[in-house]
Amino acid sequence: MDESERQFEDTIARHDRIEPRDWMPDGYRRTLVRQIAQHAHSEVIGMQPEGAWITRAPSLRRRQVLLAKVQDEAGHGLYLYSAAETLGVDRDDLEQQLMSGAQKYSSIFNYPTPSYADVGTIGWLVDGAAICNQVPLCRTSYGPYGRAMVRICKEESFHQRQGFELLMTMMGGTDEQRAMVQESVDRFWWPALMMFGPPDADSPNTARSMAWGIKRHTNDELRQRFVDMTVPQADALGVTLPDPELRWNEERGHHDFGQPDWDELKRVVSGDGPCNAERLEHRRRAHDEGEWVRAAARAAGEASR
Ligand code: BYC
Repeated sequence: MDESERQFEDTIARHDRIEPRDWMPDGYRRTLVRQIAQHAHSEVIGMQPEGAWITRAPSLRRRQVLLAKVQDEAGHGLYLYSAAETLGVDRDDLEQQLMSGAQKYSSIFNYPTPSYADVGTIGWLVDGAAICNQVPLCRTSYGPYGRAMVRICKEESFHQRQGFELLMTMMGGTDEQRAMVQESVDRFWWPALMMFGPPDADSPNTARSMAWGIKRHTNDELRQRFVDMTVPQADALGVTLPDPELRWNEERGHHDFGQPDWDELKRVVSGDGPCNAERLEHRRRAHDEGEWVRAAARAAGEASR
């Protein structure tokens, strides 16, 4: 082991931060680029399912809230692309890889949002799962990623609360509104559990990412944390989670719960989910239609040189 490698290992062992100019193994750099890019792409694609409701929100207040939330997601994408760029990759290349399907984004955004209650459910369950997954990433070993996550998590917890508040309001409404919430929760529960990735035994990256301090917990640990956090919230809302195996286990001090359909996760991640084609097609169109903005920014940059 040479000196720079030793320094890297020491920094990881001390749970300290690796910074962009520090030496790092190629695999560490590659893993970070993969994970941060996937995360950034998820934020960008994640604008679509909820964005579809901006023009149909039921009041001016709800429209303002939704617009602000979707703009926040765009901002998260930008912080994360910037963090990825500190690893020597180019944002345009990452965007191309998203649009060509070469890089992944979170499976959850390949599900449709046919009901307005889905806006609340995404805030409550999807942002809730995102928070569980991302709070520990504030302590990830790569400095720029961890610092981006601090800001993102603050905004995500606000998003989660707005989703819960929306659902609470609907649950206090008519029978029809309560049924809309339950139907939406039934559709999103299992896909939300899949956001944490495959079970640990089938996760090729977890062990290495944990050893490098990129991930601080395994997929199954975070999934368990999410279930434990969400069950009392579901009780407070008065909705049922669609899992007959869900029950408190006194001995373990955790909830037992059923397994999602892991074949479905594989299908959705490999491009065969309900909305994969639509999401990528929309992103490509938005990219093409945004060409004039990039051209104007380039021209302004050249003029100021
Ligand atoms: N969806 O070995 P594994 C959000 C892939 S957005 C798609 O366990 P890893 C939000 C995985 O990439 C939420 N792909 O991998 C935004 C790997 O593929 P490759 C996004 C998945 O990386 C707007 C393979 O399967 N959050 O917060 O150790 C509105 C094997 O998996 C998924 C993040 O990205 C999936 N669900 O662990 C609201 C957080 N699961 O690349 C909310 C950061 C697995 O080897 N990312 N794959 O071909 C992570 O924490 C980790 O990357 C994961 C996966 C837990 C997702």
